[in-house]
Order: sequence, then C-alpha cells, then structure tokens
Amino acid sequence: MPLFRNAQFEISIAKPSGLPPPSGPEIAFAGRSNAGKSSAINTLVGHVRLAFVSKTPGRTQLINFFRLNSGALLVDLPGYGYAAVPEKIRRQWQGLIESYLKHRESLIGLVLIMDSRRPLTALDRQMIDWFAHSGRPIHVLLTKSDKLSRGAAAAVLQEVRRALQPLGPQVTVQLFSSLKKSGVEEAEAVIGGWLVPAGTVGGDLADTPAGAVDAPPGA
Ligand SMILES: Nc1nc2c(ncn2[C@@H]2O[C@H](COP(=O)(O)OP(=O)(O)O)[C@@H](O)[C@H]2O)c(=O)[nH]1
Ligand SMILES: [Mg+2]
Repeated sequence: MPLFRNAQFEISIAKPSGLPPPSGPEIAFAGRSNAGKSSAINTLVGHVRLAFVSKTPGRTQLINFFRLNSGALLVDLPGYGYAAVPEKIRRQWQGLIESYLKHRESLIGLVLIMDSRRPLTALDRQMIDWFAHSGRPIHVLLTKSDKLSRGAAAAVLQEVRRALQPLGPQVTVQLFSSLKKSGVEEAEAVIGGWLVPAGTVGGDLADTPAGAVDAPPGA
C-alpha cells in the first residue's frame, strides 16, 4: 500500500491555539503560493482534489490535517509569498507557520515544494531556517520539472543541492512533476523512511546501541 493512499481529511486550523493535541507523527508540506504544493500533495495521495488546487493563489490560510493509513498525518501548511495579500494577513499566517514549524513536537519532517524555475526564494530559506536547526529532515521537491529541459532540470537540481549542502545530510532534494507524475516513488521512499522507527531499517535491532531506539508514544 503506497504511503499516502487513502488519506482522509481530519481538521483545519487557523490559529496556533487551534492545533489538535499530537496524535501521530506529522509530515508537513510547505511552499510558496502557486509553487505547486496542492498538486504535489494530490499526486502523492492519488486523489484528484484532496488538497484544493486553486486558480487564485494565496487563498488557503489554514493548516489542513489529513490522516494517512499508517496513523501518521500529512499537514498542508498555507502557501506563502503571495504579493497581493495585505501585510497584516500575511504576517498572521507566517506567524502560524513559524509557530508550527518551530514548536510542534510531533512534526517529524518537512516537505518543501519549490517551483524548479524559481527555487530557494527568501521565504523558502526562512522556512528552512525555522526548521532545519531541529535536526529533523527536510525534503525539497523541485516541482514543475516538466517545464524545464532535461539539462536545465539537472542543473537546477545540482545547484539547489549544493546550496543546501551546508545544512547536512538530513536535507535532501529531488525533481518532481505533478503533470508527468514523475518523482513520486523517490518522494515516497524518502518520506516513508522518516516513518520507519530508528534502528528497524534492515530489521537488525541487535546492532542498535542501547538508548538509540525511540520509546513508544506515552511511555
Ligand atoms: N506544468 C506543471 N504545472 C503544474 C505542476 N504542478 C502544479 N502546476 C500548476 O501550477 C499552478 C499552481 O498549482 P497549485 O498546486 O495550486 O499550487 P499551490 O498554490 O502551491 O498549491 C496550477 O495551475 C497547476 O496546474 C507541474 O508539476 N507541472
Ligand atoms: Mg494550494
């Protein structure tokens, strides 16, 4: 069963105070408005319209939670960087994202969606700053890669990898296209790896040093 199939909508929140109590590992999706985040989520989930693909960028200002089969949650963060949004509203939802990325303990990893033709904007870097220091993984999807030639796409991939290399191996980057459905397996493999408890890869727990295995929730 692919990682994201049969995701079910659970709750939308507009303020940090509305966050539900943690009830499973969370994987957040963030990206500039119009970068292709909703399309990427829908491509991964295999629904046509699980996350609303908007003709009007910047409309979604909520954090939407979707429950996956495994019990983990896919968390769709509001798109950022849409110029036509009043400053006050923009600050409000950047505050919502910042608070979530910095403080949410059940957040195990961030999927950052960037338009491969305009990667690593100042706000993308801001998202990385808010989260990377936690040591938890970030996976970058350079989407709309179908709009680039093979050579140009390869060059962008290399450039972004090089730019993020100082952050360490927990930051990974790949090309993606929702239109061509390319990059889906790679994304599922990376994100799926976050959900595998430390020490169980390869099934050999005997080699895991004492204390390296996470305690079960509530223990
Ligand atoms: N060619 C192409 N267009 C895409 C791709 N992903 C999204 N789009 C288009 O880009 C626009 C914004 O997509 P959307 O998913 O709503 O972006 P969001 O604002 O980040 O959620 C829409 O017109 C999509 O059809 C892709 O991989 N390739
Ligand atoms: Mg969207």
